[in-house]
Amino acid sequence: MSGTPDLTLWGAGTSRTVRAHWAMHELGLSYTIKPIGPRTGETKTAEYTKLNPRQKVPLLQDGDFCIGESAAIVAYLSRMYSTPERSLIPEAPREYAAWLEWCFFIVAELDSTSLYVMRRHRADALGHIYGVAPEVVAQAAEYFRGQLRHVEVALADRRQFLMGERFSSADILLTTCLDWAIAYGVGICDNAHPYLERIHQREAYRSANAANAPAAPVTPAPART
Ligand SMILES: N[C@@H](CCC(=O)N[C@@H](CS)C(=O)NCC(=O)O)C(=O)O
Repeated sequence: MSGTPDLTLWGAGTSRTVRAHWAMHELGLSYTIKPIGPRTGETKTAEYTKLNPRQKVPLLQDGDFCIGESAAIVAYLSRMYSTPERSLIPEAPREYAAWLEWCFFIVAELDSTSLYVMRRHRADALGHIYGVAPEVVAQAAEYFRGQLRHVEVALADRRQFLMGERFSSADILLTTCLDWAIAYGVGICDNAHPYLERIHQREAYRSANAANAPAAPVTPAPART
């Protein structure tokens, strides 16, 4: 590839947007941040809707190429910008398949079917839009804990990272779900605690979380009297 990539990342302040920031930081990429947030109206402007008809964040622009879905963005960045020193995707076919399995599992089972269901139906989250449903929230938390058995078993051999001894983008996805679960008061499995402590030490985790800070709300200028 020639030249410096022209990367712009739309979105900040959520568990999904931090994934894309984190991949950028792991790969040492420079990028422009457009820190728009959900439910601020910023995802619904004509300019943004043209880029992303789903009106969701995150969204990545790489030159004239646009890609949404946090896990797809992370996979794209990993594929395009990994180097022998900094690689976020395994190459060997079976390791690649196992990586894909982790990514789909985390997005489908831990995020969409569990944590996001909780987010939609908690009174302190999106319950005012999708309906407050304590029983649904409790069941989703229980389901999350059940699915975490897969993680507990994998980490039982004291491996450093989900795929073994090398950090991969599956660790980005898993960590954001574990952090999210902790924030919601859902217990995480035993082996995930030392794992998470290790990951939290990573420089890129910290700098990405700082980059993911939501933009300060725009306060209207005081009316002139
Ligand atoms: N599956 C998508 C979910 C993206 C998503 O739902 N984003 C929310 C914020 S976390 C959003 O942009 N909502 C738009 C809005 O409500 O304005 C992903 O992982 O990127």
